[in-house]
Amino acid sequence: MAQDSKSSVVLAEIDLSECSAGKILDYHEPDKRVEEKVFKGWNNALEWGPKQGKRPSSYRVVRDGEVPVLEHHNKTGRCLTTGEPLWGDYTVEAFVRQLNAFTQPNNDDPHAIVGLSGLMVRYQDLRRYYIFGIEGYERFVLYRREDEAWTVLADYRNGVDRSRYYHLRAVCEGQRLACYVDGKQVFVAYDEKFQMGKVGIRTNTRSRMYGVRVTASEPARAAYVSRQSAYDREVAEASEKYPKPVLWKRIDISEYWPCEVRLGDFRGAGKKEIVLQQEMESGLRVVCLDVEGEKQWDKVYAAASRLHKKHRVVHDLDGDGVEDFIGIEGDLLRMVSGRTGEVTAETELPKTGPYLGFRGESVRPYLHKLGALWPCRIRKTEKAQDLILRDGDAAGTGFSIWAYDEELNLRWRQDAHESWYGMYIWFYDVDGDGRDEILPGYQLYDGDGNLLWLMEGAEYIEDSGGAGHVDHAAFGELDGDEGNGPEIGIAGSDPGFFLVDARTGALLRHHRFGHVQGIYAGNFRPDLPGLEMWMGNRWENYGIMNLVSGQGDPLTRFEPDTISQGGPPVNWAGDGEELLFLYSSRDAFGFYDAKGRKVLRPACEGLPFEWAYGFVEDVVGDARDEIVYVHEGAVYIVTQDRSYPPGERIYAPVRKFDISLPGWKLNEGEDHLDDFC
Ligand SMILES: [Ca+2]
Ligand SMILES: [Ca+2]
Ligand SMILES: [Ca+2]
Ligand SMILES: [Ca+2]
Repeated sequence: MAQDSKSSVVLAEIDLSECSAGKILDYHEPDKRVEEKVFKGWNNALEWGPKQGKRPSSYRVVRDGEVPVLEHHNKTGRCLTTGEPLWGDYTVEAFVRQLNAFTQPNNDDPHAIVGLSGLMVRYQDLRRYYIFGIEGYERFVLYRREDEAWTVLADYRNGVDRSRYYHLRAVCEGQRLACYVDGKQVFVAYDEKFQMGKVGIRTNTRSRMYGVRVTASEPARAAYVSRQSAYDREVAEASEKYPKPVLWKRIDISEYWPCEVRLGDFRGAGKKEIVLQQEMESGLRVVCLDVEGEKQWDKVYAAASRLHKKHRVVHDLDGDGVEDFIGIEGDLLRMVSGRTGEVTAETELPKTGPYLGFRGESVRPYLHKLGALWPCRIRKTEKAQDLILRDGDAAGTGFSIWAYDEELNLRWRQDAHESWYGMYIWFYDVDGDGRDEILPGYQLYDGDGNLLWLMEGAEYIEDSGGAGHVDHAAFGELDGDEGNGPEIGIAGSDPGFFLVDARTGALLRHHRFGHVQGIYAGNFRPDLPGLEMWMGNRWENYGIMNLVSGQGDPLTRFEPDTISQGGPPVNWAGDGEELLFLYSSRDAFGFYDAKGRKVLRPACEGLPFEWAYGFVEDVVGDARDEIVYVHEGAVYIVTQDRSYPPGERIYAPVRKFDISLPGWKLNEGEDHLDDFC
C-alpha cells in the first residue's frame, strides 16, 4: 500500500465510496450528479465512437466484496484522463484486477489481442503515453506507446492471478519511472521521451479498478505552477500581434427562420451575399440579402423542392450567371434554372455500375449519401460546367462515377476496380491544360475518364470495417516547388496520412498517425516553403491534431480535446500566416498557431453565446476572413478590430475544399470600423 510522505498533495483521485452499484458515465443519462462529483476533472476520452455520437458507457460500478469498484465490462477500449500537459513529476496509483486476458482489434489498435489494463503516465494524447499495467495473465509491463510503436521499457513476469487486485504505483521523476506492485518496486526504467503529461487509467478488456489517486510533492507541484504561468505568459505575448475579434454586424433573419444560411453569389451579383434557403409549402424559397440585410432577391422554386433533399446541389451549371438546382427526382437527374425556375434539362439516371447494387437496376438507391453530385470543370470551358454523379458509400467492392455536360448529356462512366473511392471527390488541374483532373479516391482520372494512376501501394490498403478509404484530401501545390508538380495530402482513415505525387501517384510519405479523417492545407508556417497541413483524427483517437509540412514531415502535434477532427484555416491577420480554427468544444474553441497555441477566441461582446460553429469567409472585402455565426434567427459577423493598411500587400488565399491556395493582392479594403452595429 502506498504511503505518501507528509509533504505530498493529492492532484486528483476517483473516490467511489459514495457510488451505488449500477451503470455509470453514460453520456445519455440526464442525471449527471454522481459523475460531476466523483469524476470531476476526469475526461472520458474514448466515449465518442462510430456514427458520430457517444458510445455506450461500458463502465459500471459494482461491489467486489465490500469495495465499490469501477468495472469496464467488455472488450472496447476505454480510458479516463485528468491533469495538464505540463504536469511533470507525480505518483499515480490504483488497485487493478484484470478479469479477462484478451481483447479485440479496434480502429486505434487494429491488431490488438492481449488485454492490457493499468495506469497511463505522461499522457500526450490518445496514442502517445507510458502505460504501466497488467498484460494478459502473463506480466506487469511498462510500455512507451507512440502510435503503433509499443516499446517495452521494462516488465515483471510473475504470473497474474485474475481473482485478485494488484496495487499498481508509478512514481515519475524526470526520466526515472519507478513501478511498484503491492508496495514492492518491480523495476525502474529511464526514458527521456515524455517528461511531462497528463495521467489516466486505461483498459481494453474486462477489468476492475479502485483507489485511483495522483499525488505530487509540494516542490513538484510548485514547479508545475511556475511552468504553467510561464506558458500562459508566452501565449499571451504571442497573441498580441493578432487583431482582436469584434462584432461587425448582426443581421436579423427571423422573418425567414428556420432556414439554411450560406454566403455566395446566387443571383450573379458579382459579389458575396447572404443566401437563405427556406423550405416552403409552395416550394424552395431563395432569399438573397446584402450585408446590410437588404433583400436583393426573393423567389420560390416549386420544381426545385421536388428534388431529393440529400441529392441536390446549387451551381450555375448552364453558365448564365445565376445558380441552378441540379438534383435527383425519382429516376431522373434534373436541372432547374435559377433564373427562371423552369426545368431546363433532364435525363434518366444510369443503371448500376459493375460493383454496387443489383445488375440492370437504376443507380438511384445506391447513390453516395454524403454527396452524389459534384459540379466541376473537366472540359475546357470558361466556367465549371461539368457534373459528376457517383454511387457508393465508402465500404463495398468497387464504385462508379458518371460525367455529364451542362445539358445533362452523359459523357462517360468510369469504374474503380482496384481500390475504394473516398467520401468526397477532389479536383485540380495537375498538368496545367486548363481542365481539372478527378480524384475520387486512390486513383486519378483525366477529364475524359481515363485512369492516369492508382496510388503506389493502394492495393495493400486494408478495409477495416469501412475505414480503408480516403476521408479528405488536400489537392494542389503543397511543397511550394512547382517544378515537381502538385501533391496530394490524404487523410486516409485507419491507414493514416499519405503524401502523393499528383503527376504519377508515387507515394512520397506515409505516417500511421491513427484514424486520420480531416485534413486542411494552408500557410500555417509562412517561414517554411509551400503549405502545411493540419490533420485530425476520429474513431478511437478523436482530437489528435498533427501539423505536417508540404514535404510531408511532421512539425507539431497536440490534443485540444478528444472530439475534434480538425478545422479550416483562417486568414485573420492578412500577413501571410493562417491559423487553425477549432470549434468542437468549449475547451477547444479558438484560433491556433502552428505551435498548437490558442492565440485567440473568436468571441466578443454582442454574441449571445460563448462558442459555436462559425463559417470562415471574407465578407468585409479586405481579404481577411470573417467568422460568420448563424444563431436563432440572426447572422453575426465577427471581424478584426483593426483595419489593414490600404495599398499594402494583403494575403488573399483561394479556398478550394480542403486546401487554401496562396495568393496576395493589394489591399483596397475600406476602413470598415466606422460601420459597427
Ligand atoms: Ca444558371
Ligand atoms: Ca488537366
Ligand atoms: Ca510541388
Ligand atoms: Ca508555409
